[in-house]
Amino acid sequence: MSETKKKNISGFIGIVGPTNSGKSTLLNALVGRKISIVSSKVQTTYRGVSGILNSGDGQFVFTDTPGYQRHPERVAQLLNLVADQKASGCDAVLWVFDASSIRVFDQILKLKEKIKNLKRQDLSFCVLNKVDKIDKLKLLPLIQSVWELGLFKEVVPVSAKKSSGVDRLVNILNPVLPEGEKFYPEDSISDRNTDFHLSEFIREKIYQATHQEVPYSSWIEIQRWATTATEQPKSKVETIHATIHVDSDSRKGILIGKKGEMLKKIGTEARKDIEMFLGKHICLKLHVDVQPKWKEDARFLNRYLELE
Ligand SMILES: Nc1nc2c(ncn2[C@@H]2O[C@H](COP(=O)(O)OP(=O)(O)OP(=O)(O)O)[C@@H](O)[C@H]2O)c(=O)[nH]1
Ligand SMILES: [Mg+2]
Repeated sequence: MSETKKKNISGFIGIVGPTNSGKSTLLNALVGRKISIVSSKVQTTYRGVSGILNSGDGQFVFTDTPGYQRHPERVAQLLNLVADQKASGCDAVLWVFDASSIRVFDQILKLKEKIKNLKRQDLSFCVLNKVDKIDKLKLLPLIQSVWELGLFKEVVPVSAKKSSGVDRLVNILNPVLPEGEKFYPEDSISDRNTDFHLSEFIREKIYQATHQEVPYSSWIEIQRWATTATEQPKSKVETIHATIHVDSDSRKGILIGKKGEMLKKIGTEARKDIEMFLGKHICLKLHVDVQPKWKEDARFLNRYLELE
């Protein structure tokens, strides 16, 4: 049955699912900009971010969330809570799963109760992502089995990385979203300020360049934007100072690297993204600071994850 297309919709759509399923990649594909950071490691998104798509139909606010995970660590529990809180306030939910994982059906079954409780079935959509990595012959039976669970209004195969199938999501969301005034000005692309995005770009490069516990042991603070006149009298380029806080001296050593090479690599890569985002050249100065046990500091974590 075809539903009538609405004209002035204004709605929030939560993007939820297991960690590493491609939620942030999907958000970026939906809005056509790099809003949320991506890495091949689990537990990349911490604080979540909304990307805003203005289209002829209205305004779609897509809210990326941390991936659901079963892990005893305190931070993992808090990230699950962040995802619950962010998604429950949305009008509809896109459940994103990695269709190329052999465990995909089990992952859906394990989240069955949460899927049922988070949003009504007619407001819950299943996005089977990473279909570029799977044999088409396996895809149809998977879609059928997921559909038969009766948990979702639709089951949609996509490749977020290749932006394939993504437009269809916008069309199928339209009929279930409310009509109303836009929440954000037409030229907004995200709900976050510039410093948030800058700190996230730096975090992403740490995720991409370092291994084991190092990415998970750092948080970034944008210290200040320096006026060019005092810092670089001859240059018109603005200087941005950012501090990477890590939880131990040994991790500080890894982040700086031999002769500062690791920090230089992170800085160079982050600067490229920041320049693309700001549309201008900048100079990025990274500093590394040790803040022991920040991941065990309940008050700090609640503030950082915006849970209070
Ligand atoms: N082949 C392929 N890879 C994808 C696709 N979508 C995402 N990926 C990759 O999957 C990995 C995880 O992507 P993210 O977008 O960071 O996943 P996430 O669900 O946001 O992860 P968390 O924030 O940790 O929960 C990255 O290496 C992406 O490049 C896709 O459609 N196809
Ligand atoms: Mg993510």
